[in-house]
Amino acid sequence: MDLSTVIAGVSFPNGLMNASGALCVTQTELEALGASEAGAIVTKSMTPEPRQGNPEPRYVAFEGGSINSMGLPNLGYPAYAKLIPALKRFQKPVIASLAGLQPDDFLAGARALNEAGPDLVEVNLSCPNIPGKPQIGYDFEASERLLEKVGEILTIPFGVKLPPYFDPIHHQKIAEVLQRVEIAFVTMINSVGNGLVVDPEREQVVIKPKGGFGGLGGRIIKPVALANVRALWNIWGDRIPIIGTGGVEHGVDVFEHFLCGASAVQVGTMLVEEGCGVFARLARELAELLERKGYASVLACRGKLREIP
Ligand code: IRO
Repeated sequence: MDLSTVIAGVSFPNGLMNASGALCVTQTELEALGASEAGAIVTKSMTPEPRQGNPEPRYVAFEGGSINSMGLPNLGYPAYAKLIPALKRFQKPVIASLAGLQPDDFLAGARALNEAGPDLVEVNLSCPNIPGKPQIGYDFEASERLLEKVGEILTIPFGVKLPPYFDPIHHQKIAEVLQRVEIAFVTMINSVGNGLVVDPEREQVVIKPKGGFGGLGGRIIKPVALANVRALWNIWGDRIPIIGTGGVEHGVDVFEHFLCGASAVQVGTMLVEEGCGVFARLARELAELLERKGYASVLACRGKLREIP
């Protein structure tokens, strides 16, 4: 079964990859993704300096998903800029996730990444877990200003990692911004920010940072993720590729993301829970499903979701 895809002119052996943040901080983790059946290697979102991140516990899986408040633990731009050229030996695209604590950070990161030469850059406008730093993607003007400046520096095609939106007017507004800055692709959604998971036995929150508030991922966010993918597909069609992220546990979840309009999917919670073997399993399950339904390739079902007349 042909599970290959193309994002912004870059060919992927298959459309399954890690979500930034999931098992992709260290050299060892990145190499394990390289050696796995993942169709790409996505780095952890990076900042100018190395960061330890927030205090633990900061990631907890629960029935239905996960909550995290990692707080951007990463090795810093210079370390990733050094690692990226060596990751090319795995013969699959390398996507660098670019973050920052202030706008100038993103520009410094863009310069460092031009030198390092990943295949694509994913600009993260949606980290929900830095105390005092709102998610940039919820401020449309700030997002546009930042992406314009990043675009003046980056010589590599770049996309954007968006937070979930919950109103059609917000989908319309972010789509207009992204068209104006000529974005090459969109990854959506980041975790559903500032959720709260409660342990009723201990009468306590389950993660330490921010009083227990953190980003939700996994099965419970799939309908939100699918809605966001579909909303942008309805606006753009196949003009700007979408990488669907949220709630991918089985091949059928990948299929649903593609039906809604995704050209690839990322896996977060399930990768953390299952390890890199998840990609081979998902590829097998997806191939079986597509075969049974008579599709010749995964891209053949992209956007084919039917509405009820
Ligand atoms: O806390 C994190 O490091 C984190 C980031 I940068 C993000 O974009 N999304 C998320 O759920 N966690």
